[in-house]
Amino acid sequence: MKRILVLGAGGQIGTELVPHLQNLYGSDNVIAADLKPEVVEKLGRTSRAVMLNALDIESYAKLLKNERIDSIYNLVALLSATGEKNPQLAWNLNMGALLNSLNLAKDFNCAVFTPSSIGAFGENTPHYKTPQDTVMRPNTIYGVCKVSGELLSDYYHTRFGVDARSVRFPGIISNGALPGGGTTDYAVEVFYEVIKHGRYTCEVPKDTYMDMLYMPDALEATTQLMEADPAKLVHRNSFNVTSMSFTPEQLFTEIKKRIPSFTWDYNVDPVKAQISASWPDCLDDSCAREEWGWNPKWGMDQMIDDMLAACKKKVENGEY
Ligand code: AKB
Repeated sequence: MKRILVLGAGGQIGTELVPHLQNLYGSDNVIAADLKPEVVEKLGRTSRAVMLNALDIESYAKLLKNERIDSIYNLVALLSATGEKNPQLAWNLNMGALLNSLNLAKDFNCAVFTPSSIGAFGENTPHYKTPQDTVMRPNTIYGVCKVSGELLSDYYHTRFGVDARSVRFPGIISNGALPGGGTTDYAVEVFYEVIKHGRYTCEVPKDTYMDMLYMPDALEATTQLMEADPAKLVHRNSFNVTSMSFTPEQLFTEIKKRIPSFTWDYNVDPVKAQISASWPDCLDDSCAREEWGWNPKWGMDQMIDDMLAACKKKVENGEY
């Protein structure tokens, strides 16, 4: 039986991963942990929720022991754009949460999922059909943490037998909680702005391609990988996954086909411009397909239709 802890459960991924895990493994077997009391209070309405600072290893260990946790989903992270504002904090938080998770996973015999990112790649990486195994010299502190995290997770697997697995998430598009502090956030923000104001100002250059994934596929990738037969995994940390790649201009043009009054312009943020230019245009995710059957369902057109409908409902209900 799975006993699951989701760390950083109040963020963009956690908000939707918790119910996904509850559906698969039962509500009583999933504990949602977050640092902020108001987030824990909100999580507590629909799940078993606790306040936990992942850097406080004693409280973390106590929780694993008392709840007999065997699977950790570590979603604690400061994202790429925010990370550049405070690299020291990004390193301490991202690596501290991971190191504690891996050490405790070793002691309590837990499996660990920690997302990596397209941010693990850098400007020297081949940008078109970026291979699974290639040059990884990122230009951001977020990326440095992600590459270090991949190496550390593989090390804990080979050295201590920790069942650590992960995927390199591209931008995740969703209509649960908003993302915060990422370079790909524009691809979520635009939907709310279209509905609310009919216009959007984008901080990412118009012609920059980046990979994206719709949340249902991101959730599926996470649990599918964690359920995969270990004997079939040649790689572990971390797998390229993607389902679409587009530029801001392409996304906005597609939205305009559905909402003809939509207008947009650009006020490019130099940090986001530099980060997005250093990331892949599109990933090759064939290893994930071969090793554990990754097969995303959502393309760009269906995603746009679904996002517009969901965001419209949220705006009408006064949720945004
Ligand atoms: C970010 O933009 O920082 C994240 C990511 C791609 O990891 N969404």
